[in-house]
Amino acid sequence: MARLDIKQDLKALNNAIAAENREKFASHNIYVINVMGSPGAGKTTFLENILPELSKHIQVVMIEGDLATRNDALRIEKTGVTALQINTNGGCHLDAKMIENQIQKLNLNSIDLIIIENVGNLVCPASFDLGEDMRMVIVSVAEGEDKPIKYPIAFLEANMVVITKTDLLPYLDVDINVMKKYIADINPEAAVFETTKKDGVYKADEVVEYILEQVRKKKGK
Ligand SMILES: Nc1nc2c(ncn2[C@@H]2O[C@H](COP(=O)(O)OP(=O)(O)OP(=O)(O)O)[C@@H](O)[C@H]2O)c(=O)[nH]1
Ligand SMILES: [Mg+2]
Repeated sequence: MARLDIKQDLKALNNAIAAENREKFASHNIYVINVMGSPGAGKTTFLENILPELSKHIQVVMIEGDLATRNDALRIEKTGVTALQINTNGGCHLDAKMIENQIQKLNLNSIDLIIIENVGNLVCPASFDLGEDMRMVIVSVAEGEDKPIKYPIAFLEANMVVITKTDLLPYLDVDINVMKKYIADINPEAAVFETTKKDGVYKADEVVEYILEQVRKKKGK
C-alpha cells in the first residue's frame, strides 16, 4: 500500500512539472514531440533523416534521452541541429523534471519545435508526461507484427505511429497489414506512417509534411 502511495505521489509530481513545461512551451508557441520506441527501432535514424528537411522551414532543437553515451546527440548534431543529451544512468525513461532542466539552457524565443527522443523502451516512457503536444511511437517491422498488442500502453496514447524498416519486409515473416490493424484496434485516432531506407535513400516525406502541419496549427500560421 505504502509503495502504491509513493508511486502515485511521484506520478502526481511529474504531472505537475509536465503541466509547467506545457505552459512554458505554449507561452513561447513551441510544438513538442515525445518520440518513444524499443531500443534500435530506428528513432535516431528517422530523426537524422527528417531534421534537414524540417530545418528548411522551422527552427528545431532536439533533446536526446539515453541510459549512457552521447552517441545519439552526436549523430543529430551532424545534421546541424542542436542536440542536448540527457543520460539517465540506468533509468528506463525521461521525466518532466529532466526536460525542465534542459529547457533552461535554451533560448525558447527562437524555437518552433522541440523533439525529444526518449530512452529506448516500449513500456516505461509511456507513463511519464513530459509536457509534449504529440506522442510519437516508432516501431520497426523487424520487431514483429504483434508488438502493438503485446505492448499496448505506448500505442494507446500515441498521436502518431511511424512504422520503420519496411525495406526489410521481403526478408521477414511479418505482415505489415496485421501490424497496422493491431495499431488501429488499440488506437483508431493515431496517424500511421511508414518509412523505408532503400539504396541508401531514406523515405519519410509524408511524415515531414504532417509534422510541419501540426507545428503550423499550434503557431496559428
Ligand atoms: N534496413 C534498415 N535499417 C534501419 C532503418 N532505420 C534504422 N535502421 C538501422 O537500425 C539500427 C538502429 O537504428 P537507430 O536509429 O540507432 O535506433 P534507435 O531507435 O535510435 O535506437 P536507441 O536510441 O538505441 O533506442 C541502425 O543500425 C540503423 O542503421 C531502416 O529504415 N531500414
Ligand atoms: Mg536512438
